[in-house]
Amino acid sequence: MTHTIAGKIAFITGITGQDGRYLAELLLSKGYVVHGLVRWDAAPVDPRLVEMGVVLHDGDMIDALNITGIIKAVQPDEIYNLAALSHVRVSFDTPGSTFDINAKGTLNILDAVRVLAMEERVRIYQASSSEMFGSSAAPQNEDTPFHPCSPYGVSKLAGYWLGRIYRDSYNMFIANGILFNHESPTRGADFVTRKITRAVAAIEAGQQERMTLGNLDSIRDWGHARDYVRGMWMMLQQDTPDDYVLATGKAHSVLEFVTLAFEAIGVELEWRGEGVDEIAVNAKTGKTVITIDPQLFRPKEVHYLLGDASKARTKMGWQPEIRFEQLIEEMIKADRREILSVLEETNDDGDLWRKAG
Ligand code: NAP
Ligand code: F7E
Repeated sequence: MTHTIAGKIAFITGITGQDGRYLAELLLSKGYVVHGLVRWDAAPVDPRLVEMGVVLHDGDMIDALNITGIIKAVQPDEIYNLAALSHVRVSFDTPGSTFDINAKGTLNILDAVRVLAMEERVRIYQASSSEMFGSSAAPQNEDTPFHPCSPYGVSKLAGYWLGRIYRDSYNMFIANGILFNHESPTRGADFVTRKITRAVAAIEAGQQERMTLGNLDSIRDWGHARDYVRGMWMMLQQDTPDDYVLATGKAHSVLEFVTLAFEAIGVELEWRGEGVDEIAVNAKTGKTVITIDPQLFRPKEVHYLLGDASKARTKMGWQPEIRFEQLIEEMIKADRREILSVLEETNDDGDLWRKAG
C-alpha cells in the first residue's frame, strides 16, 4: 500500500536542536503536519519554528505521563525521537541526567505507544549514534560490535536495544539510525566543528585573538545534517523496520578540520611544539591562534570513527550529497554573516565583512 504523505502527522522530540530544525523543514516541505516537544525551561525558542507552522508542546523526556499525554493528543503517524543530552564530554559530568533523558526518555516514548495501543499506527525513528561503537575498529557498520566509551555512548546503546526489543516483542515499526557526526551552521556552539568555525570568523573580525582546543588527533566522519535528516525520513518509509548506519565514509582529524577552516579565510597555519604544548601560529603574522587546553580532553576518548553506509545506500538509495569542504565553507560563511549582523546592529563599521556574502 502506498502512503499518502500530505496530511501525515509527525511528532519530533528535540525539535529545538540542530537536527530537529532541519527535519521539521523537510517534513513540512513534504506536506506533513509537524508537532514538536519543547522543554518548559528551554532557552527562548526560535520564533521561526512557529512561523514555519510547527505546533509546539511543553514537556520533558523524563516525564512519562507528559510524553504519553502528548502522543495521545497528537496521534502521530511518525515519531522522531531526537531529544537527548548529546554532548559526549558533558555526559561524564552529568551521567545521571544523561541516562534519564537518553535511555529512560526513549523508553517513555516506546512504552507510551504500546500502552496507548498505537503500535500499528505509529512508526518510530530512534536517534542512535556512532558513539555506541566507541573503541571498535573502523570502518564501522551495522554488524560492528559496540564498545561505547562514555556515559552518552552507553545511554544511546540502551535506547538502541530498547528500540530493538520493542520492535521484536510488540511488532512495532522502530528504526534505529546509527548516525555518524553531522554538522551545519546551526550545530551547537560547544561541538568542535562549530566551536572552530565561530572562532575562526571571530579571529578574522579581530574580535578574538586565539582559540583553545583539546584532542587534535581525534578522527571523525563528518557529514551535513541536511543529508542525514533525509536519511531519517527514508528509514520510516521502508516496508519493514530496520537499523541503518548513515555516514560519508571519509575520515578527517580535528587538526585537518581546523586547518581547512583557517584556509577558508586565507590563513595558513604553522604548527609548533608537541602534546599539550602544541600551538598553531598564523604563518604570515606569527601570531598564535590555537593553543591546547588539557581540560578539554575527555576522561576516555573515542579516537577513530569512520562509517560504512553501504546498507543505507543499497537498501534505501541514501547517500550524502554535501562534501566536507562545502560543509566547512557553509559554516564559516554563516558565522561570518552572524558577526556582520551584530556589527551592523551595533553600528560598527562592518566594511571588512561585506565579503562574507
Ligand atoms: P542537539 O542539537 O543537542 O539537540 C538536542 C535536543 O534535545 C534539543 O532540542 C534539546 O532541547 C532536547 N532535549 C534535551 N533534553 C531534553 C529533555 N529532558 N526533554 C525534552 N527535550 C530535551 O542534538 P542534535 O545534534 O540535533 O542531535 C539529534 C539527536 O541525534 C540526538 O539524540 C543526538 O544524541 C543524536 N545524534 C546526533 C549526532 C550528531 O552528530 N549531531 C550523531 C548521532 C546521533 P533544549 O533546546 O531544551 O536543550
Ligand atoms: O567532538 C575533539 C573531541 O564534541 C569531536 C555528538 O553529536 O557526534 C558528536 O559527538 C572530537 C572529539 O563531537 C575539542 O575530543 C578537540 O574527539 O564535536 P564533538 P563528538 O564527541 O564526536 C556523535 C556521533 C554524537 O552522537 C554526539 O551526540 O573533537 N575535540 N577539541 C573537541 N571537542 C569539543 N567538543 N571541543 C573541543 O574544544
